Amino acid sequence: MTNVAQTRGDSTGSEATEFDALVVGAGFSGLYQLHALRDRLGLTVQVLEAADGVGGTWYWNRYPGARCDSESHSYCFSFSEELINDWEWSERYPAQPEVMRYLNFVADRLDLKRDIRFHTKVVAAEYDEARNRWLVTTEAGAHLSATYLITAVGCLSAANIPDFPGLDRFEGDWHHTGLWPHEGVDFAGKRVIQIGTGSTGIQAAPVIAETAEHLTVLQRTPNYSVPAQNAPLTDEFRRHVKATYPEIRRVMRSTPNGHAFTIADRSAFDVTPEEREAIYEAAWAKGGLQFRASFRDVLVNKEANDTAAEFVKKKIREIVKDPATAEQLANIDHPYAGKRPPIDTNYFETFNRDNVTLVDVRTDPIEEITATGVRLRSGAEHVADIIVFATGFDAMTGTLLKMGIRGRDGLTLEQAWEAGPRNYLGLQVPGFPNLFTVTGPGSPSVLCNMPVPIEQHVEWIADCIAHLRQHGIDRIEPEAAAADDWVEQVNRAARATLLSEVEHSWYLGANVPGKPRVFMPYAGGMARYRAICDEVAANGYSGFALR
Ligand code: NA7
Repeated sequence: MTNVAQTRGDSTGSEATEFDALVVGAGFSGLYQLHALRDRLGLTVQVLEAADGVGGTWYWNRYPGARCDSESHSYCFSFSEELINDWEWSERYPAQPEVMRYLNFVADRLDLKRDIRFHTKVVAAEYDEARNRWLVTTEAGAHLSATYLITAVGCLSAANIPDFPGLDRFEGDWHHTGLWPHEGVDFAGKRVIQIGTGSTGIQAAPVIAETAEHLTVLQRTPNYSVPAQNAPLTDEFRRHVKATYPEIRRVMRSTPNGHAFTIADRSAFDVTPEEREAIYEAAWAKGGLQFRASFRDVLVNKEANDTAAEFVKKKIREIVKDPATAEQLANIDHPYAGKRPPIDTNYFETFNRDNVTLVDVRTDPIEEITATGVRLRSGAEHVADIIVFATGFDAMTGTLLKMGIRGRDGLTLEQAWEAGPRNYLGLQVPGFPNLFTVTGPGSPSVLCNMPVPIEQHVEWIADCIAHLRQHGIDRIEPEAAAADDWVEQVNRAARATLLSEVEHSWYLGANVPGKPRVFMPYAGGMARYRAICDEVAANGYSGFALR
């Protein structure tokens, strides 16, 4: 049985087919892009959304335990005082249903839904040079056109379901976490296999284990995780956030990752080993991604990183009672935060439960799915009624490449990106005039608290389009040299950190067989990226050809 999204017809939204701008996706990016172009610039805009509601990533990722890793007071739009003042978060880290409520609140407050076509999946987008318009075709066969096409499809929206032989023969149910059934999945009395221990698997396993008869976690790469220390927000904290929001926003815009906390301005070796231990203990007790901010050199100096890595491994060994299981979990060979660092609620504790088993599929890989479970190369077989694929995404480029995008002279995006994504500032691709990508590859996106880069991209794109219209410029497209230089800057920024040393990360596309290995996000920091984009705009959009 599969739950891959069903084919749907277009909704009966607007009758019009010609717009100034078409936006693909109604998550954080698409919602704000619609508001910025329609309500600030006065353009005619239509958002095309495959789902039947707003939410983007949060619409699809309804798996058990789905929760934001950014703190709620920073995981929201900052452009509107009204939105800030009229919304109350309930927990330190919002769970998926609360993020969905927030995005619906935003969409309703800004009256956005009337310009969103739901159930509308884009299957082709072709640039017509003679008319200087993008012609978009939907799965139901509708044709729409616009001067500007903006993709707001998210970085983690194309589910990666490994091509294991035999999946079609499995007699139980299986689900990918990123395409989770809306009605939920009942694990009571079921034997469950979970494949994957990334951020998603680490959130899902403790919740699945609570009701499943048995949970078998298949782990290929052991992973670090730090407790989220999630808790309900106090009224006092909420009042504090509202009273000091301008300062919180200033911090978010000044830090490399867009979070509402700063990175400590000290090396791991500026302090004694005892002081360092005490700092990590305090960060562990405080919880969350702030652990990574304990020292400024954790992500750039291997020795400094080792101190953080060893601390987390020690914690794993302390928490997990069975020494062999603890060793399997703590046997991590990549730098701490070299892959996306998860945060959790009772992840390692889950392996102390009688109904949970950890299986190493790195030394004994998955060979096939059988009618009743998963068989490993050694012949060992694990039975399941339900298989949960927490196997991640064809990140950053997957969804863009599946949209059938063709630029000038019929050039497809697949051809343009054959050797890996090549664009300028993560915003525009040579050969694809008036096409903008929000949080595409080459943007800091996934390395950040996402609303921060999203707001910056959306505002930059809106300002750019305003500039074009004010100056009677029909089209904008990056120069090839500017794109090549940006790709080099993205590579250089990655090489300056430990992130590029991890061979098997989705930042590099390594999780998808055949995908070019190119470090995709810009690791130079959100604040620096913002300054570069501002300078480019102030210099009359240097690096872009304006015609
Ligand atoms: P991730 O971080 O890509 O994790 C996927 C997990 O699935 C990871 O443990 C993978 O092991 C595992 N995986 C993938 N393919 C296989 C196969 N073929 N066999 C065994 N195990 C496999 O995705 P998430 O959904 O957890 O997180 C994505 C982002 O969402 C996250 O970073 C947040 O930003 C939100 P591997 O490590 O590749 O060995």
